[in-house]
Amino acid sequence: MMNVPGLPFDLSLPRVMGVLNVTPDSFSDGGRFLDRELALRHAERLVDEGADVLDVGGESTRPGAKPVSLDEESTRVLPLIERLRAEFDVPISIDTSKPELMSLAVAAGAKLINDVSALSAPRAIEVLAPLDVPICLMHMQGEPRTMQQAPQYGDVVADIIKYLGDRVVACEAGGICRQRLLIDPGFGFGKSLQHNLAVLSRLREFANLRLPLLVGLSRKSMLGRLTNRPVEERLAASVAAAVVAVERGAQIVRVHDVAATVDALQVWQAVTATDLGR
Ligand code: 9MG
Repeated sequence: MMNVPGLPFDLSLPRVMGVLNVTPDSFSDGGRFLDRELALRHAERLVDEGADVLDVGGESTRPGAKPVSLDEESTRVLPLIERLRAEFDVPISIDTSKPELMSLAVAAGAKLINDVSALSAPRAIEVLAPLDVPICLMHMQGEPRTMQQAPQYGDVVADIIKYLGDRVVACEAGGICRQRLLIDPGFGFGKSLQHNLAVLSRLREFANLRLPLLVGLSRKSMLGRLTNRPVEERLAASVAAAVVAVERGAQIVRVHDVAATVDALQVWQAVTATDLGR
């Protein structure tokens, strides 16, 4: 069983990370939560539905998204993190690739860093080393603006595992101990449908890195491609994908639809416990 120091839950049960985007162009909520009060009410709903952690993001990472400035991103997320910390007991994760904002978010109360660029920004490791928080290192090929244009791999799973292993080594060399790290293959980040399916079907291979595995499949375009449904009709596909991922070793699933995911994982958990008892 793997636990992450600083997170108040053990990972022997699957955990649910609720998505709280505060961006005007977020791919799946259309920017409805840019208003802080709306975001707080949505957070309340995610917590009531059983979220174990809330992932707050102020810069869209959807394919084609343009970068936002540090000022703009900070204005969107920092006051919200302070309010969330005051109002709720669940840990707050900050979804950002900017080292300055990581540091400010931790000061405001964030307990986890979720970086889709795996601390590859200049000085990211240096800034994070002295901060006492866990970090999720996600794989992405390219950058959000162009990443879906022509993703190329040799063996997609082996390439991602190699990349994540190298990032873990870089973190350790920079003073971040591996107990603070989680990994994520980054579904949809510079990957074709076939790449994403290969990663999901071979997800068990990521256990070789011996680190907690977080995945995000919720409402993603790969599910739209498979079901031929628009983003607002991908609930069933998202829940199915979360269960498949947990069955294949994911410990944390990053989702928009917390209640439905929690229900599905309770069924999965009951069956798994019964299996183990036989
Ligand atoms: C911010 N964000 C969007 N998708 C994501 C995913 O799949 N994993 C992680 N860690 N973050 C994500």
